[in-house]
Amino acid sequence: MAGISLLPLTSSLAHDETNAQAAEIPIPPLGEPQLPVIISTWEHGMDANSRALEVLQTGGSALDAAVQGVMVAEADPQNLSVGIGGLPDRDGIVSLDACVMDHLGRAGSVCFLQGFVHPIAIARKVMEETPHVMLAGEGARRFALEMGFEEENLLTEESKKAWEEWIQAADYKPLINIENHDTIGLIALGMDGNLAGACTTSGVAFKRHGRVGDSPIIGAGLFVDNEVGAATATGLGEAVMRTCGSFLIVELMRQGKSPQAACEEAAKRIAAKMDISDIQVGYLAIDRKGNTGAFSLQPGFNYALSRGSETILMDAKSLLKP
Ligand code: SD4
Repeated sequence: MAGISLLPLTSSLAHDETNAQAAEIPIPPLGEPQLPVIISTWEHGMDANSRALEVLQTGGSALDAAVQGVMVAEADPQNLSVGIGGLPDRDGIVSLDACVMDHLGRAGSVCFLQGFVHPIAIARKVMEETPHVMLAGEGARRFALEMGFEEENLLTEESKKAWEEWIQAADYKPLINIENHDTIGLIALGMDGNLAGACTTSGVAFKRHGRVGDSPIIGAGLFVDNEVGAATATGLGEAVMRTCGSFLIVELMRQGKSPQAACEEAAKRIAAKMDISDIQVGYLAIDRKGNTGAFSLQPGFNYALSRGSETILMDAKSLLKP
């Protein structure tokens, strides 16, 4: 067990005086073992966490778990913000952003990628097979083909229809918790005490062609530091990027804040810089002991939390009240 405390979660929260609210988060029954801990965005995180748990239970690493967990959402055509079935940009083209980060601080990312169901697997290849962190657009496509990934049409009948309806008015006004919904960010603390994460999306629906959000940006949509913790984001990427959200959360944890206090502070940082009345951002975090945090700007952000072998769906607290 590399550098990890297996103290019951309640005892580490009891000693955390930086954030009274953290103690209020309903924690699932504390059966043994406390590890692994997996936390992921939105309700579809339930299936992703289940897959990630299986991977960890069968000896996979936190990175394997994060990648294979989010691949469940990427392959789900019902999910309107990830992989196949993701809503297209305003030109009717589905473009994908994804990144991974592991316990060694290695990172891989693809952005503005078109035509592959599993951008997260390609991001992992960027990390493992190239000296680079990020590949974009046509270069990312050529790399994916070289790595043996196959191109597919990601625009489903439903997403095409949604786009055809949208272009009637072509009114670009992302709807809170609807069109910004469903990016999956998943961070995991494995049995060996190592952290890793993955984040994947088709981005904000009907975005301008070429727009890239926070999800493939290391430090914005995802950040992992094995000595401190990990964080991931969902929601309006511009707000997350302008405040380096996930990096900020990890740095706040490094300074002693609990994951919950860190997520809250990062949300307040957005509110201090911009009008949040019609935008949503949700943050999730884990520290290296397995404490978790979740917070959003608007009500309505839920997430999947797994601890040991149990997984539950939770509602995050939010800055604005219903
Ligand atoms: C983006 N953060 O591209 C993504 C969108 C998102 O749930 O999170 N959707 O800005």
